[in-house]
Amino acid sequence: MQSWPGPPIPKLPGRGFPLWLHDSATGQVRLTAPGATARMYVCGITPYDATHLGHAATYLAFDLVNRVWRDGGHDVHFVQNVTDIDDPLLERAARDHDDWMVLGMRETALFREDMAALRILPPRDYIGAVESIDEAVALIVALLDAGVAYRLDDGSGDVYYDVGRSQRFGYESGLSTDAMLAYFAERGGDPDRAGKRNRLDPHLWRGARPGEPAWESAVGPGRPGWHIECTAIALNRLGMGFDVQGGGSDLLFPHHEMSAAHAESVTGDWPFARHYVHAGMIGLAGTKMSKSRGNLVFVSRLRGDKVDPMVIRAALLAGHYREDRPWSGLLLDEARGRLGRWREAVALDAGPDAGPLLGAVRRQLADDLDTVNALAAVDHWAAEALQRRGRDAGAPPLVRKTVDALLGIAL
Ligand code: 5CA
Ligand code: ZN
Repeated sequence: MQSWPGPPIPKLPGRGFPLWLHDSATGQVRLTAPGATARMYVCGITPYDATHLGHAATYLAFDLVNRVWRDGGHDVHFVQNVTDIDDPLLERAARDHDDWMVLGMRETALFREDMAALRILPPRDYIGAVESIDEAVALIVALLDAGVAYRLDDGSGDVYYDVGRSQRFGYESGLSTDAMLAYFAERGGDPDRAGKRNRLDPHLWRGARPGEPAWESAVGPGRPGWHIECTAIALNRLGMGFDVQGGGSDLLFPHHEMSAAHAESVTGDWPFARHYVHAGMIGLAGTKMSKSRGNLVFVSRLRGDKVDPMVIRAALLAGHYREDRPWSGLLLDEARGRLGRWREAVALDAGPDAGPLLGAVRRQLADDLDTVNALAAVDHWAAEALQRRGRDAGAPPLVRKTVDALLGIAL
């Protein structure tokens, strides 16, 4: 799939710090230790509706990971998928008498525009589920051959993954079986499907059903399950042991647990990813912002209302990425005021030495993306500059570059 155009990243003096990130599998903030090329997979959208502020907040968090690694001297191989075939897409298309493929293409195009407007660095590989069906099928065949997957014998053509044959099932989320079952039922699983070996077994392949799109394959006609798609796309581009598997906290279980288990069963290697990183949920009116609940604020809607995308970006970065947090229009007002002060300060002829600020922003972001304190450090510099403290003519341009390269905010 076509990605989106990325903004240039200004070069900063010196080098950033190694990045520490919270890892859901261990519950600890741990050092990331990428090689020359850092490898990151971030789960993409299911394009049946426009990008809302919850999606944007999650993609912004991983954009900071990308920027901090680059500032630390790494190249970054960033991969993202588009779930352009799945039940919610088919259901929405049926409801609206739309074509599922046209709906997916339209919403993906809008997503690209939103990402470019928010200055989110594009993935090197932006891959649709439909275009990677062959990759998923190859993994399903390997899982069947290894005896870790099985076909239901009810004539449906459905193939399931046997969680009981997985070596370390549950290590990533660390949840109890009851909690797993609850999330599984809530997030696309079918615990009560007759004929499964284990209630938590997720489907790998859904045999063709009348009225549903299906593809011919070595495992029969049908379409792949959600988890195996992400496994295939990540594994074939990044290999095992890549640095960060990312998404919102609603993907912790079953999606990321299953994707990792599939990959580990196919390769016999471990782990799928070295860090499993999850962003908190953005809420509105007391509940998680979600397409199924319909309590949404769309990025494109705000853009249509002429809200500066940099204000949206600053508003979302004003909270810590791991916190579940509510959205409100007040956040936009505060961000507007903040960016106004920053813009005024960097337009001055001189200001206080910006070297310490660059160090502070680097240090805060390297500490599990502490944007709250990183933004406060810029506030402090701007306040001093606006009081005409400091005579360093190089400071305003350096602050502009710092805020651009590390926070992705163009002033
Ligand atoms: N296509 C799958 C991933 S393979 C999917 O979850 N798509 S999605 O469109 O539902 O969500 C896209 C990304 O936004 C996921 O990482 C999801 O965890 C995140 N997300 C969804 N809702 C919110 C929210 N309210 N707050 C923060 N992140 C969210
Ligand atoms: Zn995914």
